[in-house]
Amino acid sequence: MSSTDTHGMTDRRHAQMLADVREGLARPQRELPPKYFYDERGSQLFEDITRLPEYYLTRAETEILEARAAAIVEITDARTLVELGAGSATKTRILLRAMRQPGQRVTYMPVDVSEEFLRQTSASIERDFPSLVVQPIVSDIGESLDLPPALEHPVMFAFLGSTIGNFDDPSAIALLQRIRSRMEPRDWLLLGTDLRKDARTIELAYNDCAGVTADFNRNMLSVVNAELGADFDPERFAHHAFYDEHLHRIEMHLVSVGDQRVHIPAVGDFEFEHGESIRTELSCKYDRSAVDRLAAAAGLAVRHWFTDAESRFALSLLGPAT
Ligand code: SAH
Ligand code: AVI
Repeated sequence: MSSTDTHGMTDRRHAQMLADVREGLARPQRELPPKYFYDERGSQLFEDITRLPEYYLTRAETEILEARAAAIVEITDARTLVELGAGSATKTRILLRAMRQPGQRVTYMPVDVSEEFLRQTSASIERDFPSLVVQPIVSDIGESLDLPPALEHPVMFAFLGSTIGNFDDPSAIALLQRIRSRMEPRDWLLLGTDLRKDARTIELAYNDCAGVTADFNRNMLSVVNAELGADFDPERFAHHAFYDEHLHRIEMHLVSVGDQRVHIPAVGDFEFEHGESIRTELSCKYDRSAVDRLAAAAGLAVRHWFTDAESRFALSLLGPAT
């Protein structure tokens, strides 16, 4: 389906998951990386989250894109749009519509770990934008970008949804550096970041009444069961998400309900005491200076900063700093 060898990716993913699970569950605060939320069901659950009344992030970012897409396209003049963690690419359609110009070839490269969902997204974009060249890439962007060696410039990299916030600062900087290393002077990065605000609004976004975020959180255990043959009982882990106002981040956990033992073939047995948790996600929240600092650490600089009317979310355009 792409220039990437997806069989190789599957082997790599399996080996990586074994290593991540072995290492993450041995830590004093047990931890599993958020990329393991996203099998096909996890990607669909995230889509459901974006439509929840409590989850303001997607609506705020859509508002900015609708207001600014024409300006973004004019500033960047991109021939290639490389989107990291593309998901359903619903918001990306706003950009793609604005990029459409008669007689001009534009390439769209959605990059994602969620292979089957990426396939569906690509097919749907191809259907609706027949003149677009669509080149999906299955890749773990926390490890490498796996882009083709030659890209048609100017390139706009897009990293939307505040997915950068799911990486701690050192990993976020390393990822931005990987993007920077593929940038020429006239290329751009369009970065979506959720902004700091009152704790209640943020906490509600991760504790919806319908329980969709809880299902999304527990889905990680089903993914580990399916891929490693583990015997987690997802129903015996409770969803817990809270905002740390000092560290400006949501932490999402799965908390053991009762004492239990979990067997993970090729990894081992793990005892969970009642109340003991696995941290499954960080979701960092930013302000302008936090984004400036991350950018500077990666050799990038914020050139344009756009927010929604309520300043809940920011979209920034970054260029190479030098
Ligand atoms: N960009 C979309 C989707 C955000 S959900 C939006 O703004 O709504 C996060 C997306 O990033 C999912 O599609 C998930 O599969 C992908 N993702 C998460 N971790 C990833 C990783 N390490 N490498 C590649 N894609 C990743
Ligand atoms: C993809 N990512 C930016 C989402 C977030 O808000 O951190 C994932 C998510 N986790 C719980 N709800 C949504």
